[in-house]
Amino acid sequence: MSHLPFKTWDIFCRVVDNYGDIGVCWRLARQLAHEYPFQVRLWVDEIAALSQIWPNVTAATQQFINGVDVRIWPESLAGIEPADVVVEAFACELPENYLAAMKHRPTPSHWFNLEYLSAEDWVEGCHGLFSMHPQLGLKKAFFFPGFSLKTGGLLKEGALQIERDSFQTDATNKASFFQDIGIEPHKNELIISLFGYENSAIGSLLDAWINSPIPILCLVPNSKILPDINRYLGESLISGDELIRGALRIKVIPFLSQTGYDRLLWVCDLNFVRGEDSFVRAQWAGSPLVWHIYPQEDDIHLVKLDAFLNSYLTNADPRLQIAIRTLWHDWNSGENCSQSWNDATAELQNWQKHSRNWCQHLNSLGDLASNMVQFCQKTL
Ligand code: TRH
Repeated sequence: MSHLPFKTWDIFCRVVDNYGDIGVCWRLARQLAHEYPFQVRLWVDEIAALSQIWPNVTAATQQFINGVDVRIWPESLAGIEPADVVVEAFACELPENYLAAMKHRPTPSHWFNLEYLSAEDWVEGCHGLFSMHPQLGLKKAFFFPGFSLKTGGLLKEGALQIERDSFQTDATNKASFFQDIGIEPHKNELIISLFGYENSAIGSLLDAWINSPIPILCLVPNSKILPDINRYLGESLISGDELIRGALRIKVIPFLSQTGYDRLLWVCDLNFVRGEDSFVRAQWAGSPLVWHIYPQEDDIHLVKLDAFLNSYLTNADPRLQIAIRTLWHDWNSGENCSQSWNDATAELQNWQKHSRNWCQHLNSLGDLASNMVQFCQKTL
């Protein structure tokens, strides 16, 4: 790969909110720096977001982390020589002087807009299309992650599956992970991780768990859903606290690094996830998941939710389809989830098998970073 005629990459990230924007960009940057002979710079406007998901990140304007040159995105990029490939994440808009510098290099930079993830049909038609900068005549490629071969695929490190499998099959690894997060699972507990936005459905879910016929261990990373949990239970749980109510044992754990969070997803029987990156990682875990999609105006996120469900459930048996669809809808519309939780978990074995099959299907799509590199090779 040392023959590739593009070696330097600039990835630009504006943190809109939460951790998904930086989560995706950081993952892409790390993979490109680690698996290719590339020099990668990541420009981020809010370094605090990165320090939440990765250890040892400081407030320095420039730092080298895991082979990536991480920079705080300054007000002006004047004097910065643009890279061979420039990735503008989620239409974060690059300054005109930097675009002009991209154009006026001996070979103009290859310019991507990395889009948000969606399973909607139109994505296939738009993936890989170009738009032309009206003044500079510089081409920008629209790169869409997705769930089919006609999209850019999903971020997945080359060693991800091997690491997951060896972690999942090694009892010592698992035990030391649980020890690190301060919990010892009991025999027969159904282990669930719960990461989500504020959600009025939480009370009904907690009720279902409290009254569950099987013991439940719920691991809650310290995040936006915690105040709702506390309100419903009349508690003020903070990171490290554990509470038992009926069949439910709930433990609040610290926010982990991205690597630690992957492991959390791998050790759980079922994962509640949200946004974009945790949603994708839960699919790579190969276990059942419930997605809290990022809410958008006029409920357009519900269209995206159904588009994903249609794709995800294509080969699932009809009972499982209904059970998952109903639970995801209830969770996303803040409706009572008790019944749909019970119905979905009655199908758990089936759901586990389905999750592994889905993961295999995703594996056949390649991965987003490699697809991006190949796209550059084809179009340069
Ligand atoms: O944080 P999110 O809700 O992020 C977003 C943003 O809101 C964004 O603006 C929006 O456009 C996008 O969703 C769709 O959810 P997400 O995408 O799952 O990102 C969370 C990141 O945090 C992900 O990289 C995983 C990481 N994480 C950890 O590293 N440790 C943890 O303990 C947890 C719970 C998450």
